[in-house]
Amino acid sequence: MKLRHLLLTLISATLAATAQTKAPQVFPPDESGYETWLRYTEQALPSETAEQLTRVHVGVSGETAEAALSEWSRAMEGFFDREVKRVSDPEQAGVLFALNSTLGEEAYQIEVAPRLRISGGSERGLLYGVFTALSSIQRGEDRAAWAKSSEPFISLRMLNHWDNLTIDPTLGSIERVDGSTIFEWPDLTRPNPRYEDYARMLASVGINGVALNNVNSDPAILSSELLAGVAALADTLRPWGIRVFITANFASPVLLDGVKTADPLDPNVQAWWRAKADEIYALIPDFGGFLVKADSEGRPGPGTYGRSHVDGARVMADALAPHGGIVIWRAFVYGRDISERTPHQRAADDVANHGSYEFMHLAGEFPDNVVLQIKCSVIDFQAWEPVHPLFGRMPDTRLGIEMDLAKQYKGYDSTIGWEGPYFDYILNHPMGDGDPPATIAEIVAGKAPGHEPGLIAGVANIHDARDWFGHMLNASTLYTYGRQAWNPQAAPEAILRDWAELTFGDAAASGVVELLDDSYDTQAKYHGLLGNHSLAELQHHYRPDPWEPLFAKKTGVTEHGIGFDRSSETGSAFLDLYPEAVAELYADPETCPTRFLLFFHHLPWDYEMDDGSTLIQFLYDQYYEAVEEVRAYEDQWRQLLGKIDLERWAHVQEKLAAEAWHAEQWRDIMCRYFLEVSGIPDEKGRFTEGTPESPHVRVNTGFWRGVQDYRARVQRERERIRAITDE
Ligand code: GCW
Repeated sequence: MKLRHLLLTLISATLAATAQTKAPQVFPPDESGYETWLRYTEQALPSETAEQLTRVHVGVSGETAEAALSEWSRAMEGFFDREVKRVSDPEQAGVLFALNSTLGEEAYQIEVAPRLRISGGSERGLLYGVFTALSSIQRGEDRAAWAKSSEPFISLRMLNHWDNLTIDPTLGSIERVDGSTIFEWPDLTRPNPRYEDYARMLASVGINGVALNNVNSDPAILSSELLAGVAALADTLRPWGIRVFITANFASPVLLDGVKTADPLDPNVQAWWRAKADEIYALIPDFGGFLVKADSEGRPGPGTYGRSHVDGARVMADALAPHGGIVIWRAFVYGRDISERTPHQRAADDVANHGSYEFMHLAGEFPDNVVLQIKCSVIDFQAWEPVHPLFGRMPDTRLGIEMDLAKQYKGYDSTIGWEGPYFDYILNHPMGDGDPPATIAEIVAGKAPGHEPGLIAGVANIHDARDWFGHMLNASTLYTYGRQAWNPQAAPEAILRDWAELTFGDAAASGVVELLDDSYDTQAKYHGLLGNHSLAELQHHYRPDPWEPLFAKKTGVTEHGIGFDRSSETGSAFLDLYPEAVAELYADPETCPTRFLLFFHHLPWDYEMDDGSTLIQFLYDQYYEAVEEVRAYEDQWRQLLGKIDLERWAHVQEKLAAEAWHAEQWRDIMCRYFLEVSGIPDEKGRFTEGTPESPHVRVNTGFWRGVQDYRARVQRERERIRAITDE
């Protein structure tokens, strides 16, 4: 904060001095970032057009149509400083809001002549059409270009919040997010204008479902007190087309009501879940369902009682089915003994195989109202990790994909690293058997043979910062995610361009796009290690910890080389999990994309890379390049001074400076470590043994406050379960 004030003071002083000597410079008025891309700034359209746009006929009744009208009104006020008049005679209107039953439920169609007509297949379709038309106007598109029609590719497009409910002192922490929740858990019934703005932001990019709390679920969420609050929040989100889901702790019957067991085959447990579902639907008639993390990272699950994932999911699915709800069962399960099902022990020992062998044999067994939610990448959410092969291994199962917007291994909100290109790679990755093979997007959308519609979920990067993200440039990731979930084939760069124009205006947009478009690769140069994983310190995931005892095992570091052999012949046979064509591509170091090289191959330090350098030199160079690229961000941003209001400009400049420092830490720690293990010096002599000095890293405890909070609760839960079952 101090630094920002200092910066602002300096800049203002410079500007004041400039103003005395030259013509006064006019800066755009300060903004806090709160409006994100929904800024609705003044538009230069002929006053006749503006007048037309404010005469609206709403030929649809319902709260979502009203929400659409309120958004239109808000925008017209911002664009033209005019109030919207609702006219009852369509002939008198300049804008028509309508339904069109020939369109898909969430589809919209925008026609521009003779009048602007926005039609939806339902009120929700209309709402999405309204947001699209407003975006066109705000970006200054010609009227003819406002005409668009579209429908979403994936029907359920969600955000998953990892909010702890810890109510002490007032607001909860969030697992893997450096900030507190925006939800006032102690009393969600208290009106808070931020909730509606949150809903508007999500709806504007087509998000239609939210899971409100951490998958490491606090059973308290299912208590009657908190459910009343969830119902109030659901009422606020509903007009914006957003359904509410919550996570369910598998041991809830024990922890909340003292039932002796949570065994899913126990009739008392089944009755408990039925009663709970009835209670929830009486409060929230369109409740979406439960998101469940079970038998994973110490969380209770059906395995605790010797039952399968299918048994576990079924007890909840049966309770929700009469009400139309679904269970979203997470496939992020590892660390259990899978050796009975793997070809050999090497395969059982590789954590990359765990999720697949946990679930593959259950394909086709889950009830119809269960969606299996698989993390997009194999190990976790690390930089440029290969896609999860389980997407191609679960025929006759509804599948969902979980993406990470919060960047827990990629610097959290202290870095940029716009994820558009990564999401694009994942969603359009071939994974099915057909010709052409189905992509992951098609599989989760239910558009590939053998799959009913599933879902896409993004782990939210939203917190209580005034600008929602703690780094205004990271709003681009949520915006892009929503647009890609709607249309996975859309070019990410075009989406980024839209976001930049909406957020920073035309004058700055190109500069912003230039800064962000390669930023994912830049951060991967230092957070990633050519696809290798688990580099970050185990607790906070913020800086690397190569001296941690398991590091060498996980990354395959030896004196001679680095990387993990995942071939069938000599390695862990992970490659066999992919369809043949995909496996072939990755199996050969010559064809394997460089960014995944060390995930699939163990290679000697002197392995010759495409550019002719040795592997070790390539790694050193990458770290140095990354730092240079991050440092260049600051210069690029400086070019935008004057094109963006000072408040937002200074916020970003401060963040970029911090990122340079962060990248240097990674470079120094990793280079020093590689020199130590390989004994091979940097050809360019940029550092030698013992230098740089052992870096002393300050780690913001915010990065793992959410984890600590949840772990403390789990400890209490364990004691309680033990006490009840032993009674
Ligand atoms: O990688 C791990 C994270 C946990 C997270 C878990 C999961 C919510 O370290 O913080 O827990 O993934 O996705 O369940």
